[in-house]
Amino acid sequence: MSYAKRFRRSLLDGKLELILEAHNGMSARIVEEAGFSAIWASGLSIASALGVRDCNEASWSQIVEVAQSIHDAVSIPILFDGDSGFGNFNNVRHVVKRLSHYGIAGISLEDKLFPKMNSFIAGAQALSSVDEYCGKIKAAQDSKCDCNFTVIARTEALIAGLGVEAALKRAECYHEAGADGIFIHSKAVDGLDVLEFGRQWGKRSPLVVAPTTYMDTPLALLEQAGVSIYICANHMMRASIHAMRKVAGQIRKDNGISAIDSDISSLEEVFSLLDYDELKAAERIYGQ
Ligand code: SPV
Ligand code: MG
Repeated sequence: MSYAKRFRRSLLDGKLELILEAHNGMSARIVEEAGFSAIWASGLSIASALGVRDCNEASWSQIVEVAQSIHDAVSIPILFDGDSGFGNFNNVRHVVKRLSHYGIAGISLEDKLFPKMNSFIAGAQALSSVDEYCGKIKAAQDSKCDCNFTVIARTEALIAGLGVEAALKRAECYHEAGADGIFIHSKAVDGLDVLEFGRQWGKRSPLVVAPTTYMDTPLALLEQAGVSIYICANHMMRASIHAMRKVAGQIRKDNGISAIDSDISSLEEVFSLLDYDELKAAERIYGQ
């Protein structure tokens, strides 16, 4: 079964599924190893790993290239964070064509302007017009190479402070334009706006959330509200900053590496994660 089909099934099965962010091939392997059934190729995390900000400082082809490395490293579906589409409908067509051709399972497109700014940065978050955004959703659906490739419409109406009613109006238009699911994003700490949105949405199509700020909301409540995909959006990237800062500081302080050695992954772990044994086995079949 293709990755796109697997992801579509899990989106539509009515059960809540946690998916975790990865931002390169190595983090993707760790996500897969932990037993997750799919990966969120996070714009924020990929940009951070590239050393740039999450406001389209990296080009779309740079981000797609990283998503391709993630795809090559694992055997689980990838939902690609397509920001606001990297331009207009025509940029969306190029990105979707390339992603779906490569075997990425789906894209999330948000209704912000280009260049976008990360949703958690304070300040005005201007939204695109409904008509322009619906054109992007239609363009995405019309240019995919795999009929199971999923197009998720993400509304930032709550992030922009427009309220649940405005979010519902936008979501209805995006649903009619052909979105396979609605990503309702929020930065509330109690998640009540998302739960209210879900109650009124009434399971018209599956919901996707990234509860970064409302992580204490019980999964069962989100599932009852129609949430199918629960994105843990940035935790592998944040974990790596935390761990790398600690190691860099310790080595600098000690002026040496002996104290830190037992606190970090051994080289054996690195070789095992990247499956060096498989290469040995292949050499036995194909020669050196
Ligand atoms: C991302 O992971 O890049 C997202 C989710 O878009 S968030 O940063 O929470 O907006
Ligand atoms: Mg993003």
